[in-house]
This record gives sequence, C-alpha cells and structure tokens, in this order.
Amino acid sequence: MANKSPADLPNVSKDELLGYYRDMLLIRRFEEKAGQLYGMGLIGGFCHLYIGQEAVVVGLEAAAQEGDKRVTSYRDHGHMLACGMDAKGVMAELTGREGGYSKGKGGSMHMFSREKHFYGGHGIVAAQVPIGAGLAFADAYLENGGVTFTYFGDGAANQGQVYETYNMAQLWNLPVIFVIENNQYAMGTSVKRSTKSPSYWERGAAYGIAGEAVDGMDVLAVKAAGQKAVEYCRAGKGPYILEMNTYRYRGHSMSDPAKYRTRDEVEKMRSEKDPIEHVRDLLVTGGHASDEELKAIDKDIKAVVNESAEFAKESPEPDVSELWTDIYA
Ligand SMILES: Cc1ncc(C[n+]2csc(CCOP(=O)(O)OP(=O)(O)O)c2C)c(N)n1
Ligand SMILES: [Mg+2]
Repeated sequence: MANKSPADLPNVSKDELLGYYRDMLLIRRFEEKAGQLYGMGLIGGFCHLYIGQEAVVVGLEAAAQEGDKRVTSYRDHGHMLACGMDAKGVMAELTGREGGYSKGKGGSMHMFSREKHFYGGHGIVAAQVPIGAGLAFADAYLENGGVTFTYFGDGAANQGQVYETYNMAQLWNLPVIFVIENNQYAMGTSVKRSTKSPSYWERGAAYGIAGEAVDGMDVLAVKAAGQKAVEYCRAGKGPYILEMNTYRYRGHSMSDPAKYRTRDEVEKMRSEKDPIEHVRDLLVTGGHASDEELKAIDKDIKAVVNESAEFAKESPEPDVSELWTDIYA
C-alpha cells in the first residue's frame, strides 16, 4: 500500500470508505472492551470474539437491503452491531443485565432482534444453517424479495446438516446466501488438519449451487461479492455460496490460550492483512482523511463503546420473577 499512488486506488467514495472504517472500528473496539470486562469477571460463561474478521460482516451488510435477514453462530457480536443493533443492549446482555437484548437471560450466544431481522446467535455448530434456509423459505413463500445471510465457520462446513440444507435450498430455489467464514481454525484444529479439500465453496457444485472464494480481509472485495450474490438470489436463481477467507486474531473463546499456532502467524496476518488498516490506508493515501480526522472518529467510537460498558455495569441484574417468564412450555 505504501508504494501506491492515488491513481492506483479503487473508485470508492470517501463517504463509503469512512462508513466501513467506522463500522469495522466499532466492532473491534467493542470486542476489545468485552474482552476487558470478561477479564474483570463482569462477563461470565462463553464469549467468542470476532476481532480480525470485521470486513466480512461489514462488507456484506453494505450489500444488504432493508428486510434482509441474517443468522449466525456464537461468534455473533459483530453481526449484531453491523446490522444496527444497539451496542448498549448487546454489552448489557454480555454482563447478564436487565438492559440486555434477552433481559440478561441469554448471554453472548443468545440474542435476537426481530426489528433488525437478526435471528441469533446459535451455540450448536451449524445449527443455524438449516434455520437460515427456513428463513429464506418464508421469504420465497411470501414473495417479498428478501434474502437471508446464513453465516457459519470452516468447522461447521464439515457438518452433515450443511449438505442436507444445500440440497433442499437448491431444490426449492431459496434466496439464501451461505457465507462460510473460513478463519482457518475450528477451536484448536486447523483447516489443514481437518479437511482434505479445503475449498469449501466448490462443494456446492455437487448440488448445482454456484459460489466463489473471496478475500474476507478486504471489505471492498466482500461488498462486491455480496452484491453479486444478493442480485443472484433476488433474481430468483436460488442459493449462492461465498467462502470468506479470513482470520481470527484472538483464541476460539476467552478461555483459549491458542497454543496451536505461533505468535508469528498471528502477527504476520495483523501486520499484512488487517481489514481496518487497509481501509485506513485507502483513506489516507487517497487524500480523503487526515490522521487527525481518523483519530477523531476513533475517539467517537471509543465514547460509544465506553458508554455501552457503563450501561452494562449499571443496569440491574434481572429480577428473580424473570425466572418464570419467556419459558417455552
Ligand atoms: C454440534 C457441536 N459440536 C461441537 C461443538 C463444540 N464447538 C464449539 S465451536 C467449535 C468449532 C467450530 O469452528 P468453526 O465452525 O470454524 O467456527 P469458528 O469458531 O472458527 O468461528 C466446536 C467444535 C458444538 N458447539 N456443537
Ligand atoms: Mg473457524
């Protein structure tokens, strides 16, 4: 990037780039804060951070339109923020407080928003994949033009229910985008150790489903691929697979010391492929924003995140009577 002249830069407006920068930075700072609160004992249970993968969800949200749906795994805070859910409500759910999206009764993996069409948050690996096809079935049935983004990991991509879903989705021509977030690891198991043919998207061919691999660290590449997939689905051509090549910087969850990979590997990714640094370079090299302007954005985002953390600390614990509400029986 350092050797690039403005003439080599992609044709993207300043506002679009600033939007990506803000949205990705919000996820990064929110997750860093969640990690801190976890360390302080204010968040309990499982907590899976999305740091490093921000370009995937931000690029795809830029390709979505009002009414489109999304469903994902337990690594879900970034997806919530990117679709417009409130940082305070997400953070307060992490701390198990009344002001959280599930009134403090769900935690990190169990938040939903009908308003933003966010259908979770699922702790069972790949369980959200058939659910995503079901959401798309409803859209097809209602003929409302909606598209569903169904996110899952490389580990999930080896599960049987994914392929049962591919079959039915293609058979019924469902408007669903299967987004494989290939972050190279499933807990401590690398793709190399688990998978014979690590091109997950190509497996769609067995079902007649089109797809492609995408540089998931480049928000512009993600957005472009997302637009193509969305147009394909909205045109009634059936499902589409996007395999996002990405990387998580932190361990699988807060309790993972990540001894299965070297520090050098992580450092190399951070220094050469960081999705936020990439957009920052485009903004600065293109003459769109000065260091000072970007620092001011950083400050704004930190304020939003700090406010969410204060809210999450001050919101009361749910009342004991809440033990008897929202029970499905
Ligand atoms: C059915 C099932 N099996 C095993 C687990 C334990 N488990 C939780 S996350 C995970 C790894 C999944 O990795 P991947 O799909 O690559 O997603 P990532 O965590 O990398 O985002 C496993 C095995 C589970 N939650 N559900
Ligand atoms: Mg993975």
